[in-house]
Amino acid sequence: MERTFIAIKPDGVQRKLVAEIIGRFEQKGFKLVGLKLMKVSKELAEQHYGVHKERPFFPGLVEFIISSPVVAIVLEGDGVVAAGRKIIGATNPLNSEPGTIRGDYGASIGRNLIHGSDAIETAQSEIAMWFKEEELVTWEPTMTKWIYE
Ligand code: IDP
Ligand code: MG
Repeated sequence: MERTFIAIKPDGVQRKLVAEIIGRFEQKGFKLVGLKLMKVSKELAEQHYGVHKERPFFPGLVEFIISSPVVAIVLEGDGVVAAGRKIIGATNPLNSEPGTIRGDYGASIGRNLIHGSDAIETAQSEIAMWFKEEELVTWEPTMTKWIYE
């Protein structure tokens, strides 16, 4: 089953949006398989955003991610990577559609509340970066038959 990695960034945690954000994925029907509140190390932040290391915003982004706790999440479900990105919305909240998390709660690109893996392969490497195998929980929600045909 497909999995994605989601992180509620420091602004989302500070703004008390954790329950709201997790709720959107739960209500959609995706299954939580990993969930933890953590202070992110500089090494992890730099690794996670490694593709952006030459960009001018990289140092500020890393400092921001390590500045305050983050909620790390793994979700499972058919098509969860692409659908998760749709629920999150466009990178710049000023361009994100209303109804998306960034569209509803964000007002600037540097404080866009949430991260979501952009492809299945990225998701696999990000999950391995952020979670130990034993932190991921295998379980069967009783609601599954009401969500999948
Ligand atoms: P994504 O989070 O929608 O996948 P990416 O382009 O991968 O967007 O950028 C990663 C993160 O870097 C963004 O979510 C945002 O926090 C930050 N970022 C991207 N572009 C800018 C920028 O131009 N200024 C400040 N921060 C940026
Ligand atoms: Mg990205």
